[in-house]
Amino acid sequence: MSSTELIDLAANQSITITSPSYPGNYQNNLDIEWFIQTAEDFRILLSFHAFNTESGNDYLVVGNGRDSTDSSTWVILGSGSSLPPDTLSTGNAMWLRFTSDGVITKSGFSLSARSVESLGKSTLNEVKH
Ligand SMILES: [Ca+2]
Repeated sequence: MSSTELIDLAANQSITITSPSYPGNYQNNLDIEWFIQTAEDFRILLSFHAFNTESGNDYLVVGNGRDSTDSSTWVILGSGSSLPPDTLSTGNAMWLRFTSDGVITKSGFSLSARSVESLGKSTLNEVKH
């Protein structure tokens, strides 16, 4: 099963993203993409609450921007049971892609995506004051 979800995150809004059927096991043969964007001057902060995929075969990949085929944008390559670190986007867009192979499933993942004011901008404001 493959699907694409477009998420418009309002400034300061927070949402939860999970693998399908979480906290039950996800399905085999998934290819799911989420494209998140938020207001200009805001960034997206991902915080992981749970992570458990079949190590070496089922992956969550996260990257900056809007092009999930550009491997230079990758910031997280998650597989297995280690919780990925909190990750802040470099701009106002971020993508996630979850793929599973044909055998063995796990409980998957749960994370929150929050729109936060750009750190660069608040630093500038602090300097001005
Ligand atoms: Ca698998």
